[in-house]
Amino acid sequence: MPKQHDEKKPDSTLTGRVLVGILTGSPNDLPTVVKVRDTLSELGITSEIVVASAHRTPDKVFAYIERAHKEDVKVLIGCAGVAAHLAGVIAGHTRLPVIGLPLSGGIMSGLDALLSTVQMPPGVPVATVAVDGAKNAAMLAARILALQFPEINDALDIAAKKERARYDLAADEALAKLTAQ
Ligand code: C2R
Repeated sequence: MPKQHDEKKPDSTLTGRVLVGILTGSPNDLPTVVKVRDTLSELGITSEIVVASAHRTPDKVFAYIERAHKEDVKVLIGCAGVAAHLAGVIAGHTRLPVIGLPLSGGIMSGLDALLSTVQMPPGVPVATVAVDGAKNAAMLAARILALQFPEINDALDIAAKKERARYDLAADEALAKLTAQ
């Protein structure tokens, strides 16, 4: 029987299955891009990083998108600096949700990458996060996946509770310090 992609039943076999493909334009981007993978991994989401450029190696970008379709990857993230066309080119070649992560660097400190990534023509959306917003790129991918995978929804609940506790503690400590002065 052919595989049904629109089954309503949640998939509970996430271990090791790549759900997010992270493409980045240069090996020099990796120190920021690895934070996307690490945040996903903290939520129990397996991803893979591919260095491929819409400018320098378009064939590699297209080959990866084809493989991602075959392997049922669910979300793609395109990360690039300066003339950042990577996420937009990915979005033009897939119907998967595409997140754009503009990277800082160059003479405009990432503003060029932000605008190149976010200003897409109508009909070809790229959900663009802040410059160097690696954590939010991962969290947005997780929220998309949580629509299908209850385990990821649970992981996001736990992460939100931890974040709230961390924030409240930091606020209490800062106020206590102020009062003691
Ligand atoms: P190098 O550091 O390799 O010279 O790259 C990369 O993401 C990097 O931030 C400089 C910058 O060029 C970016 N790049 C793009 C694309 N490919 C590489 N913006 C693309 O396809 O959009």
